[in-house]
Amino acid sequence: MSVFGDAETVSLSVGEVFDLAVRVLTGAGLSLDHAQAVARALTAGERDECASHGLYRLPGCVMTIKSGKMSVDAEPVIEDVSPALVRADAGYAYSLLAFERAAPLLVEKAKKVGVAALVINNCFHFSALWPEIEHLTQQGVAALAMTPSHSWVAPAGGKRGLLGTNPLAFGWPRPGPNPYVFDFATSAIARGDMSLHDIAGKPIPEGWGVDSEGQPTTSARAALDGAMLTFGGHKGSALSTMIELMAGPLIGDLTSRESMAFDDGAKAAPMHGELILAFNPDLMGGANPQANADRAEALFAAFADQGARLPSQRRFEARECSLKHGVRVPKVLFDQIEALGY
Ligand code: NDP
Ligand code: PYC
Repeated sequence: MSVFGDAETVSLSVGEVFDLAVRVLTGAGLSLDHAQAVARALTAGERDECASHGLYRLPGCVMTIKSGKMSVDAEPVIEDVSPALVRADAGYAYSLLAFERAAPLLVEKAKKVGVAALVINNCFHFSALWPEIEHLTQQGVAALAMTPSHSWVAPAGGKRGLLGTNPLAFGWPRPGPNPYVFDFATSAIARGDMSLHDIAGKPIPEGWGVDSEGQPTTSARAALDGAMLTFGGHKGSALSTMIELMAGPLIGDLTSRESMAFDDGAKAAPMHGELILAFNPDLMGGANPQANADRAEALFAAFADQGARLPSQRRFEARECSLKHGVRVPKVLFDQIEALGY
């Protein structure tokens, strides 16, 4: 159930969501190639009922485009660094086109070498990671992606923002259309979802954030103004720190703290790097890849045996429904988008 409850909605087909996003993004000045890549991600989020990374992001994208910080048309520069490493320099544009352009070489390398990495540098990043992970699993590789954001999250034991909301996503290819995929922020909740709670006036559970005095709070607004917390206490904090390091200094790019300093109050999307790893199960698994794949399927089946669901199952069901019946966008959001005037 959406945080908007039964607020008034506008019905759109999935194609209309895409067209709306492209119109607004190009109207705001983004090149068509970038606009279409961004619109694909926003449309996927809206279609799969991932409200925090769907059309809700569009006004923020416009703010980023207008911030004067980003390139609206940089062509990603793809470098074949080594047998197992691809680098894509996004040139201070959005990350998504760089991913789309570099992904084929990443897959080719993973298939040949067994493990390969794609490093994306100098990118503005606002999107969910699962569309990238799903794309890779569709090519038959397992994949792991991570990225910092802005320093909104306190480390375990601390009370001021230092870490990002730092998402981690993983995918495993399966027979049939739907892979195994999880994708979550290492904060207790994505900042986008925290903001949606604020907009809807909904309280947040204890453990999601502290106010600007470092005191526990159930007010989304107070936590947005104070600091968010990691999931799982010290464990989420360490995982988040790993993401800072692996998708920051390891790949020669910014940490969330540095991204926030780069932003300097512009309120643009975070600007930093992203690390994506791809693994070829056929090469890594030894003599009998089919037996390995079957054992993975037996593991997934055992979830259902005890009534548990797999991550992304809700998303895949929402997708099926949206493709048939379209999506319902909160009218207040639709009006906000139209009021942008593009
Ligand atoms: P959620 O907590 O909503 O969901 C995280 C994952 O857990 C999803 O794969 C979800 O699958 C799965 N899941 C949820 N409930 C269950 C359950 N009961 N059983 C099994 N699996 C379950 O996500 P977050 O708020 O942490 O993150 C939302 C999005 O925000 C992510 O897509 C992330 O990439 C994005 N994000 C992006 C950032 C960036 O810098 N670019 C920063 C932070 C977050 P399902 O969807 O099917 O429910
Ligand atoms: O929801 O935490 C978030 C987020 C940060 C950057 C993009 N999404």
